[in-house]
Amino acid sequence: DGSELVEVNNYVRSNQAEPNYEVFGTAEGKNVIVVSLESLQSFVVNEEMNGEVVTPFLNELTKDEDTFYFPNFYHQTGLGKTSDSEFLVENSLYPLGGGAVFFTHSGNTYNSMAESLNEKGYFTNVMHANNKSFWNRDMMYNALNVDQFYDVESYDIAEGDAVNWGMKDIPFFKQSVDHMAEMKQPFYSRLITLTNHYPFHLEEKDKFIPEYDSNSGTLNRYFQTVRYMDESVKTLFEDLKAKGLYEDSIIVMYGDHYGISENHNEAMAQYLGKDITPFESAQLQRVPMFIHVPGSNKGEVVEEVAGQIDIRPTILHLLGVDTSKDMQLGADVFSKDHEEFVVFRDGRFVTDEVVYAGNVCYDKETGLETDAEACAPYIERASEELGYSDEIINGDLLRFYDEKTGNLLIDETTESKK
Ligand code: GP9
Ligand code: MN
Repeated sequence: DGSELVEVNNYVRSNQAEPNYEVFGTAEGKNVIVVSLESLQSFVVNEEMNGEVVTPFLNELTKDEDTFYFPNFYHQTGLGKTSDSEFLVENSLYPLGGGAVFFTHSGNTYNSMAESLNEKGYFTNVMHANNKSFWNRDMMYNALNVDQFYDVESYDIAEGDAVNWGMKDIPFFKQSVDHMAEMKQPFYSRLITLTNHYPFHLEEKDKFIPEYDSNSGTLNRYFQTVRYMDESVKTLFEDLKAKGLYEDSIIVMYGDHYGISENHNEAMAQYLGKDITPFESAQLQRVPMFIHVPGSNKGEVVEEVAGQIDIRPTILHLLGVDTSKDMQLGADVFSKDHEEFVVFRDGRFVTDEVVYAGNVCYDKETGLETDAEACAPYIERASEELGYSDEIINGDLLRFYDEKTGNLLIDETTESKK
């Protein structure tokens, strides 16, 4: 009957972060282009592999005057991989602990970012050159109020334009921008890349750097496909400029989840030059996040510890959209109230001071085991947050919530009987 929503709502209201009014609304009315960077982890950014720069374009962006770069940003996905990251971005809720929420709960009511932006007059769409039913996207996008899904049918995949899982990112970006040029503005387009996906295969002519030399072919090839991805992002910026869309858009890019699993720890240890402890494994869950606002001149490296759940309120506040009534578990990263506390889907967590992984409390600075007391208060908070999110999804609780007024649509008499 929705009565569980009372407690969830109290929790959400007491954890709201006020916008930072120096940033709020600074991108009002702009097109929003959100790019999911397949399997991109932060350990390659601003680093070299055997003397080769792996992400030259992204490295430039980290220093760019129009770009906010978040080096301490974590993915929060589970088994639903890419689709879980989409769920986090659209709903600012956690995906589920078992199974993919895109499959199990596509019939729910949601108050997605697409829906909020629809109401602001945006044309909302997702672009991804794969079959529309992969990850049950076609069904879930209906529930998320996405106006249009540009799936594989919307792309012309010429000879040589596909590798590995499908269309290569460079032609994908090009044709996606061609579609954008035809759209009614402002638009919100979410682009999902594909080339940097396990098992990381490329054609010879797309290999801009050599492979790495560990015992893991997967890690060895990963550097090459990441290098290709970097090139593709560079072409995306060029394509947007060529079509005159660049100045009126903000570009938000994030790594969707890890690409290198723990099966490759020995090779990772070789690359990083240190053992992969549970602490290091947790730190390897960092994925790059960029917010590029052309002409803003406000760019900087933001060290704040944050996660994918924070993307939605951050974007909405940049656009000047109030989120104080949203049923969300993330917070605007620019807000003074943003808490440095990132919960992973499996219960691990990171704050500005500690990393909790493998049931051990680590000092974030040294990576050494520290007093359990330092983690204790957060352990309960972490499971509480995940629990509230699960309750919302499993109980389809947003059915009982009016996000315009903040009213709970539940029978008060039922509530008082409890
Ligand atoms: C498939 C793409 C990749 O459409 O999103 O899926 P993943 O395996 O990364 O979840
Ligand atoms: Mn993915």
